[in-house]
Amino acid sequence: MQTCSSAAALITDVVRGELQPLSPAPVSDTIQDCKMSANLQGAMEDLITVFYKYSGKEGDKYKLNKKELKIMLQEELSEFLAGPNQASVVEKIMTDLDENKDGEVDFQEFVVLVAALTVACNEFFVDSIKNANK
Ligand SMILES: [Ca+2]
Repeated sequence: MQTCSSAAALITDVVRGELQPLSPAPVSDTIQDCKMSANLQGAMEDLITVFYKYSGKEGDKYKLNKKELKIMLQEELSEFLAGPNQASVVEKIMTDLDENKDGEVDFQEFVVLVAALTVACNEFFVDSIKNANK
């Protein structure tokens, strides 16, 4: 599980704009240690389920306000928020995601966050493969 934590730490750095080099583990170990959905459709359903679980807590049931976003980040992406600047990270994510500036995050904006994190995670894995093959 250590390698998954490393990936999460890397993503945190990406979000904060202060990327720092990590010593990557062999990618085969990294992938095996991470829990993955059985298939892509399952992953898509998980995304939808997770979004509405938090968006329905208050106000507009189809959008995440800042409070709901913060709860979602804390419960689903806790390693992201590990660190002293929790509030500013939530603030930055909210500002970055809220493309239409209505103070809430809709499903489309949420997917952008997940996609960005997945891309960052993929870069971590690709770098691990490249370093392992040196
Ligand atoms: Ca809501």
